[in-house]
Amino acid sequence: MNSADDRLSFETLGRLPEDVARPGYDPRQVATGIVHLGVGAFHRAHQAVYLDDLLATDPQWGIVGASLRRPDMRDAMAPQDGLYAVAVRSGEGTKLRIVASIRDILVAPEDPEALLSAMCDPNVKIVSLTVTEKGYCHDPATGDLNAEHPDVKADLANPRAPTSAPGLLVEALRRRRDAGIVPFTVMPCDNLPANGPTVHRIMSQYAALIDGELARFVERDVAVAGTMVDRIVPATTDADTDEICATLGVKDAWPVVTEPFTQWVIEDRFPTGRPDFASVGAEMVPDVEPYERMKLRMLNGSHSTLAYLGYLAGYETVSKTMADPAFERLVGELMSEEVIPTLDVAGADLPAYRDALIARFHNPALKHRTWQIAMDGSQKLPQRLLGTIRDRLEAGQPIDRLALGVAAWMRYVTGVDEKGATIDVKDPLAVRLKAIADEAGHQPDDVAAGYLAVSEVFGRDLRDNSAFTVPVTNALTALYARGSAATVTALVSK
Ligand code: CS2
Repeated sequence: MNSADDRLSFETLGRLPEDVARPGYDPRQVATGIVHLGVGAFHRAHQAVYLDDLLATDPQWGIVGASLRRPDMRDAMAPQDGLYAVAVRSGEGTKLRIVASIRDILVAPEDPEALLSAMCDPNVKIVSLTVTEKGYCHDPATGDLNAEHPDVKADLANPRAPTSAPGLLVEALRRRRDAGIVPFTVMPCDNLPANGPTVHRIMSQYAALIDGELARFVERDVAVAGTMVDRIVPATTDADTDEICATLGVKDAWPVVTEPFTQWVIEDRFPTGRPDFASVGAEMVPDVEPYERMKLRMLNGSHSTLAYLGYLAGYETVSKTMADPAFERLVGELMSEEVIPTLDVAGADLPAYRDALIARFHNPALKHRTWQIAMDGSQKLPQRLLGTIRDRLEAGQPIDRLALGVAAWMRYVTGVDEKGATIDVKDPLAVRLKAIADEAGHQPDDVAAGYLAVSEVFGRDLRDNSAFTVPVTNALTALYARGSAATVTALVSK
């Protein structure tokens, strides 16, 4: 019998309830082929699950994960042999599986050398990343490295002991080059536009600030495989953990909760070898960009719009926001009328994709907080909403719903909600964004003008284009005057 104090581990694995799926391989026999930077919930519910399937037939692709900041994930996983539960939830119930593909977790700030030496292991063929948009230390409007970023400045002052993602990648690649070890392939798995070329450029630009030869090496000899990743993974709550532990009969300190849907499209660019990703359901393509664009504009653009408007209207989760017919209609129309016409993805049925997204957003078993998705909007807006807006403006098309999404972000980052309460805005620019609203005295026209001048988000073109600034300012004025719910209702009943 298990007791609730027993920990999930190799030893207790055999005692779990029968309907909990277990690894189809012996995790002790797995070799490391991948180092992954940023072992958060998303990685654990997405790439690590594909690799867990793959290890059953090819045990050389185990993952060593790294946390670039905090030790909490390592502290949770080390006492349980790196095992954790993935709970797949839908209206039909929950399915549990135990994942064992992450064989070790390193904590970069505790021992940067250990991470760099793992990245230099000749058996490691891939370094993948989920470090969130802001982890790439770039300017979101242009996609270029932000050489003024404090982490970049610190790494440039001490390039042999880096802490940022670009710094770690370039230093590990330099060491491999100097030791005559072929470079690993870099595989970004974050929601950046054209994440392959963007991350390649950021790395080359960083290297160029160290030396020209290194930059040329990164540019010419290092492969970056872009990916489109998709699975909704809300932050795990204490209630989730309690429920999952009760079903397992043992303690898992940090399980993950996700939806049934999962998709991974990978650019086939791995000159020094890769696992057979396709054998476990990933799609290998020559160019991932059309898929990324589709996903960023349709899914993430809708998500951010729902997050800001939903939060302002007092809805805690995406599914609660979607349960309001006006919001559901808005997001359907946003995709049909304003996003789909900007997309051209060979073989994709975009209306079917839209309908599937609407169903996924409704999933009542996922408590995906609007506040969570609202985070880091300054880093997300360009690829989620502004790219679509630029394409439509160029074609002379209206942008009413997209403009409302942008205005809702503005209203949100003022830091004060519709009832006058403080919003806990999480964003690298949060302090500056709040100051802009305060200085503008929360007058909609001035607030909009202040935000439109934030060039890291809007570039310089949009600020000067009245086809953009007028609808955004009008939408912000409406949000201030009537609130989110009434503004959404008015827009969809036009
Ligand atoms: C979300 C994404 O938090 C967010 O910003 O929009 O994490 C989203 O859930 C994933 O991209 C889905 O694949």
